[in-house]
Amino acid sequence: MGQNPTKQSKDAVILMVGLDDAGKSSLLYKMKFGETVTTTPTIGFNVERIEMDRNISLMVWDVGGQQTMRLYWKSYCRDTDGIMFVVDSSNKERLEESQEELEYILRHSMQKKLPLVLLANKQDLPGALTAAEITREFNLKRMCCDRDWFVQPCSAKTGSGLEQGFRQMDLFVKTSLLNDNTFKSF
Ligand SMILES: Nc1nc2c(ncn2[C@@H]2O[C@H](COP(=O)(O)OP(=O)(O)OP(=O)(O)O)[C@@H](O)[C@H]2O)c(=O)[nH]1
Ligand SMILES: [Mg+2]
Repeated sequence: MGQNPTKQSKDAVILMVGLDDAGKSSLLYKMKFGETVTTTPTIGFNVERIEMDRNISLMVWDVGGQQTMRLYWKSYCRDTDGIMFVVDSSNKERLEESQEELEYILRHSMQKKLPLVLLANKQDLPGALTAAEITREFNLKRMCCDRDWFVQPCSAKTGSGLEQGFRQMDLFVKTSLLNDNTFKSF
């Protein structure tokens, strides 16, 4: 009603990665269905379309984070418009491992300088690191000096911060598509 039937929304492809147990699948399903879903470790990937507005949807590829699956992350980068990297902010023992994996995936998406939204998940748990602490621990200002980036605190359990994280990615994708002159209809 009131919409141009010939106008179709575009899909931007988003790669969502991060260590196993970071909460990727939980937050994707919370965002998509508004529900807390009991997850099992992802073998392979899940994919869900998140509609942002009538112009654009985010097609989110949630790839398993176990060691053996990380080898495949970079193969998903090829036709991707942005990266969402999920961190368990409450697990300080795995921060270094998480930082190394982020550095690795950003190096392998080097040609495209893909925008990054880091989701600092599990903020509902006591002692969770803040966005500022994760920015410092990951040395993000240096690591991401060549691209758009943003750190969003969130919780897949309560749902807080998820919408903001996806909105930020939506904004980055639209900006980069406009700059590429490939999509002028916003
Ligand atoms: N307290 C709390 N628990 C969470 C949150 N997000 C996820 N979890 C829990 O963390 C565990 C792992 O969640 P998953 O969503 O399966 O993690 P994943 O990143 O998809 O893991 P892989 O598929 O193995 O890569 C589950 O027990 C979730 O219930 C959160 O924000 N807060
Ligand atoms: Mg998963």
